[in-house]
Amino acid sequence: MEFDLVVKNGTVVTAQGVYRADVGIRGKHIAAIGEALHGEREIDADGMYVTPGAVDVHVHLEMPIGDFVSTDDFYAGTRAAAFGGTATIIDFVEPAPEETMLEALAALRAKADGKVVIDYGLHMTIGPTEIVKLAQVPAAYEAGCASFKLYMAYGLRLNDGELWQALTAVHNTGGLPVIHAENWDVITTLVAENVANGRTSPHYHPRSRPAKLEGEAAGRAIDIAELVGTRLYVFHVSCGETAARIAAARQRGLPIYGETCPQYLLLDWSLYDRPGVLGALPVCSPPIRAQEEQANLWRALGQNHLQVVSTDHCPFTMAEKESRSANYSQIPGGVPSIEVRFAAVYSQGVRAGHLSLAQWVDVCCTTPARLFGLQSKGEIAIGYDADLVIFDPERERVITPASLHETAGWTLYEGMMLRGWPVVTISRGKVIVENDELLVGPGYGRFIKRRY
Ligand code: DUC
Ligand code: ZN
Ligand code: ZN
Repeated sequence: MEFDLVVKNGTVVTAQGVYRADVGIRGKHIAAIGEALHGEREIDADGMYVTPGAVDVHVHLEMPIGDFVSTDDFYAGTRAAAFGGTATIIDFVEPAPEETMLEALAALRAKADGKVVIDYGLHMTIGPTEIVKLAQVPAAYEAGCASFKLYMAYGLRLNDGELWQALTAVHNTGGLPVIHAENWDVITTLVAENVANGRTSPHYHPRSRPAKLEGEAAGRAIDIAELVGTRLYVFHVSCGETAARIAAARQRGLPIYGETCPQYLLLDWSLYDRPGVLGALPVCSPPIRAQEEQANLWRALGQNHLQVVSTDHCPFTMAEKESRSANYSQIPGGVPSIEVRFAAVYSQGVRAGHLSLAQWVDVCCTTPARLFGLQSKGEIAIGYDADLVIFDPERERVITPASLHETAGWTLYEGMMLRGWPVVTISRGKVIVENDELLVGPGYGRFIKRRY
């Protein structure tokens, strides 16, 4: 037989276009795209879309934050991702002050390598204790961490001078800086004022972190990046204010990019007014915004002002959220969507007319792979890794915690009906999800050394 596996009769969706074809796989790679291909195994995808395996460039699995560790470990999180059609994720290395970047990378890989069921990469974090380690940036890059995470908020935040230093070091190495942009000084002042005046319910969480403070910080980071002459990728854009800063920079020809996430596209801040722990669950930063921001973000994606939809998947259990819910500023921040992202962007984005099919694949698969140096991922083309999704555009799914493989036990999308769902996920030529079953064990996934 010419091919090991052929996905037959499907409608191939790529970032460039949509056409009917068979996809022939030999070993781990896509070997042919054409008509009447035959292989040892053939899967009939008539009536289905065939897309690249989706790529989620922003997840936090078993990540320690304060007293807690995010709920999905590298097994559960990648398993949920695989069921949702995601074939590659990128997580984070956060070196401890006494660790080198390479030691921290080795420690993270020791935790993840034996657990992942899909391929994964890692961003290297440059916090304030890494400023003295900037000479290690080239070694981290060579080890496969081609992107570097910088914070303007939390304990890991850099001041503007440190930001300059970090951006310069990453740029000189050829890496991509990625940034959490929020104006921390004003936010902490607003939080302190609220708490001092008894305004401690989650209702005040988004009101302590206004969209303008995200836009201001992103604009400042973009301006510093422009002076350094570097590319910059802005994480979790939650509002039109930030998207406009990115669009204006791109208009000036600058290599600035931005992502948004399902929680900002599909949800609104009325969730913070739900009673009891329900109001605490959506606490994440940047916060979920007023409803009108959803249209701003869909428009920004449609116009290529934003280029990617990732998840920032970082859930905590209901008990953990509840334990700190007396004061919204103490609630561990983060929400899940690693499993629903690809289907949600199709259902609420393509079906609702915000994005074309090609744009859906572009923002969920192709552009994230290209921007993050995943050179063999995100495309259906000869020689690329045979990471494919067979996606049933008519399969309806009402989202409930029990319908998902995420382990938080809750989802903000509960009750939402999505039309369109992945039915088969293929990773490097192997069918890893079929008939609602995971067909590979922990450790099937590989660490990917990324580079540009
Ligand atoms: N924001 C969150 O809410 N959680 C994880 C990290 C982040 O930036
Ligand atoms: Zn962040
Ligand atoms: Zn994050």
